[in-house]
Amino acid sequence: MPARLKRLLENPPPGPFREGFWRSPIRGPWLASVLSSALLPLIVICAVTGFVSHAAYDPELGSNSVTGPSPLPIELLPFDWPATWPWLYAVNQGLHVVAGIAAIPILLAKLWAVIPKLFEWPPVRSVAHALERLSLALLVGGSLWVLFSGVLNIQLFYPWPFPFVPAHYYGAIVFLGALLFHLVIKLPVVAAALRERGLTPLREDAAHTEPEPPLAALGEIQHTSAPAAPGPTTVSRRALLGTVAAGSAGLVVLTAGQSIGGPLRQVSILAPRGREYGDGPNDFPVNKTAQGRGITEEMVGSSWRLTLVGSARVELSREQLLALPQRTHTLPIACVEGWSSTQDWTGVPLRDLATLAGVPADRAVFVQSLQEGGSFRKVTLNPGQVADSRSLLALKVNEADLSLDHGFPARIIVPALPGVHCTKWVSSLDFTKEA
Ligand SMILES: Nc1nc2c(c(=O)[nH]1)N[C@H]1C(S)=C(S)[C@@H](COP(=O)(O)O)O[C@H]1N2
Ligand SMILES: [Mo]
Repeated sequence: MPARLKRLLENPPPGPFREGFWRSPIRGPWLASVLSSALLPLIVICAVTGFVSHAAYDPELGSNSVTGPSPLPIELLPFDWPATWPWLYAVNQGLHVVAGIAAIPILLAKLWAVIPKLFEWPPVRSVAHALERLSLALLVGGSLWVLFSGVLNIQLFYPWPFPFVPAHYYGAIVFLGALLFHLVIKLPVVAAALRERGLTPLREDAAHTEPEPPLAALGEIQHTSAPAAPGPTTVSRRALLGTVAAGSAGLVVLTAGQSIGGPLRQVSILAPRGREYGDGPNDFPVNKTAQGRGITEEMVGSSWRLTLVGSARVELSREQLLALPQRTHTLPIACVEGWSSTQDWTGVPLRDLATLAGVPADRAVFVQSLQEGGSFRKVTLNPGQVADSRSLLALKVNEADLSLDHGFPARIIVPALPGVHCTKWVSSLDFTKEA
């Protein structure tokens, strides 16, 4: 090895690469292990609900897939998304978003606890070390990406030119792969830290907070984030953990109302669509407005027709639809962003429209909107969804005509259907497209 390179590797550059730079005495395997143990269940909730949400889109049907062919070797939920429990998607997305938000302070604390490792010197010691660091880059980058892209998306401020769903989805898959690898490597450290120290550090105030000694179980091999030259204690481990827990709980209180409802709705100030919108029949959250989607009064005026395609082709005006037997059901719109809103919808059951088009009621249907461009202008519903008697082409909400923003003249409402598939401003239902 050339002498200059050798000197460089032996002498870290000044600043964070020097051993004495990171001095907090509370850094070490115990703190990192406790934060990881708090993070893991939240990540599991986000991962499971994320894949369930992916399945709820029924990506194998028609043009429903927004992520392209599955990168996973197996179909995660190899059956159609059921319409059985109307609240299912609302609960799934509520959990996904609330768990993700609760994880943010814990993840930041965890990154703080292990940040000295980012500045390890020399940067690469061996092939194995290089692979471990690469996996850490994917782990840290992946976790930050899924959380921040998710938050920006639900805050309606998604500034990138590429679509959110595939970017969030593939980011999550990279992150979970790196996490699996990391868990296998780190499980012995977490087990040793929790076994050797238990919850003792939670009983220590700042005056009794000492730097962590090395873990006995790991002997010589440990590379810890504990400082080589600890500075004086300024905060106890339990105060740090308490602050993180309070931050997490506070964020949950300020956002969860959009999913849970009740009095919490009034304080969900971090949820752009979570709060009450007054109490008129159409005063509930609007996702995309008619104006934003290029829908004008003329398009939905007296010339509007619904086209049914089956063994026959049928055109119906809104008056003709209103003259058919009407059904009312109380069903939520549950957006992928975590908010949901339950209303009384009135309209014609989709299975009656199938019958009118001359096809059996357990057929898939391809729904199109008047909306010309952009996403969410079409959906394929599975046969079980069409057959469910509560699945409606809704014409009214809370006994009033749908407002233009809520999809006048007609929109889709189906139990447990992801909000993005509750197509507004419907123009045609095609029961002949093989899904
Ligand atoms: N044609 C059309 N339908 C649409 C959308 C859209 O952008 N265009 N947005 C969807 C999304 S993402 C949701 S969550 C629901 C919200 O319905 P709302 O605006 O009536 O609350 O409408 C869905 N239907
Ligand atoms: Mo949505």
